[in-house]
Amino acid sequence: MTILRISTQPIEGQKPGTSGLRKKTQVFMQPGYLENFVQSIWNGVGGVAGKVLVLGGDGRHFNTEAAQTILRMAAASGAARVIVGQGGLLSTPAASHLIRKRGADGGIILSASHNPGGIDGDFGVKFNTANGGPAPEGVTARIHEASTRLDHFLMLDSADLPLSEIGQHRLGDTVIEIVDPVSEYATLMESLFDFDAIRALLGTGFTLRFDAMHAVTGPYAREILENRLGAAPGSVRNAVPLPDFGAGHPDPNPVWAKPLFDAMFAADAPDFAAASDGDGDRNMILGRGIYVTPSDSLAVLAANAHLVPGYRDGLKGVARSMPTSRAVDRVAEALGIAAYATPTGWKFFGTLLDAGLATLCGEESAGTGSDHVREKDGLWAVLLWLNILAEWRMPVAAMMADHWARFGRNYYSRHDYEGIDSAVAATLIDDLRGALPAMAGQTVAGLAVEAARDFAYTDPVDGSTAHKQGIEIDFAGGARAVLRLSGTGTEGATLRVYLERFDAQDTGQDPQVALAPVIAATEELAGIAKRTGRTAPDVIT
Ligand code: VG1
Ligand code: CO
Repeated sequence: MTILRISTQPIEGQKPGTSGLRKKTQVFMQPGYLENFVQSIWNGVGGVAGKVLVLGGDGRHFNTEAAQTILRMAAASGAARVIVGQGGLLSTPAASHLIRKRGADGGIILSASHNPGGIDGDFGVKFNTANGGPAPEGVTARIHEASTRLDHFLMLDSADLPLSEIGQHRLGDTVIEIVDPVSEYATLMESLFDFDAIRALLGTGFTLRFDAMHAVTGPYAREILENRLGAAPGSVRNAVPLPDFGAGHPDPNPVWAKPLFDAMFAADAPDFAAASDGDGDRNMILGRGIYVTPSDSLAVLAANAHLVPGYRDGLKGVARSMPTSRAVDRVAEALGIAAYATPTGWKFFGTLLDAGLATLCGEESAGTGSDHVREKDGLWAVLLWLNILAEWRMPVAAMMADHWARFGRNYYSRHDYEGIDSAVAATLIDDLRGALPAMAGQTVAGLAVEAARDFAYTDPVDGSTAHKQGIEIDFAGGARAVLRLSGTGTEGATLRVYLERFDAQDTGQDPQVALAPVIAATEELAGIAKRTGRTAPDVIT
């Protein structure tokens, strides 16, 4: 087979954001666009000759075509082996696991995660390193740099491979190994959790519902929850991955998973429900009549993980992204373990997990995970919850009440303003940054500002630094607001406003009511309504 050397030119804007390169699907489908970025990955990581790679995606529109192109490019550049999920599918945590299990040098995940898919939606490409985790900033910077100097890419002149056929195939000198996307991952889950205990819980009439949102977790959830654990057939909803996610938005939050949310507040609600996102790394947890915020979920999991086989020896430490509520910090304090606060994005947890400083990590955006892989893991979080519930044998709402009675309650919410003018959003953040020096000591809307900063981070393991990671404002009494711009969107800017308030005792308030003073103070400081013309957020989680 011939290796084609195809001339090209750098394409502007191939700069990975919070999690890989995300663009409109039609942008990725432009001739040469994907090819340029993939060749930039190869060049940025020092080539793939003789290397072993993992490849899979969340099944969105263009997944299969992109997988075929990447295989031809891996073969053209001399990769020894590429391990591919059958049909080109792999959830993000399953890809992370495969990279680690098979000792691969890295992997490519085709996903724009929680962003909508389809021809008019978004597509994305993410590179993970040999530890199974998202490429750290140093690597993504080299990839971007390579994209600015590209003058050709290499492509094998070959026919498509039958991605549905499990087994070994060859593309030039490269072995293409097509594997079942679910089995290794399911085995890993069995090694971490007490499946007998969960089966026994389900045997007591405990009911659950899992909404896969027509995305990649469907086959994983069916196999694990229904086949291996014996949940009633049909417990997993929307289980078949569709290229456009059924025209939905595969983001497991109260807005985009509203049918599930509503079902949990109905008279005939199941005991427990969960949903995952496009690529299977996020989770939303609900009990009958209660939504567990991701920040609270992280705290509950940290407080109870020792009840579960995989974490019997306790946690080495916990880590949260800075905007995530401080609920988990209180648990860490009680456990006498370290709590780290990192910038937004899973890539910042990698060094802590690798160095054994943290066992559990989480983000307020519905991401939770542990050192079992190097990505956040939606189904893992669901199984950890189920295993803990199997020990507690009480309703989720009662469990939360117990947790808050012990640790106090961090009322928490995130307000998103989507698709706002990029220049307006940038000015809003810049102006806040400019106002930082004079902010401490002011009283705004009745709340005293204790401290305010532009969050910067120095990695405690490798010393790398990240700056301008969000404006963090501490108010008196443990309240806090964080403002930052999203790094995963593909249109305009998304302003994320994270709001938190601590009460030593749960007062049973609606979080939006409890947070009203923080919301008012943040509005006065940032002028969101005045600047954007928006009077309410598009999404509240
Ligand atoms: C968002 C979340 C962040 C998460 C990232 C990737 O980033 O806030 O916590 O790590 O998405 O998640 P941003 O920059 O838009 O705020 V996923 O499941 O979309 O890979
Ligand atoms: Co995701």
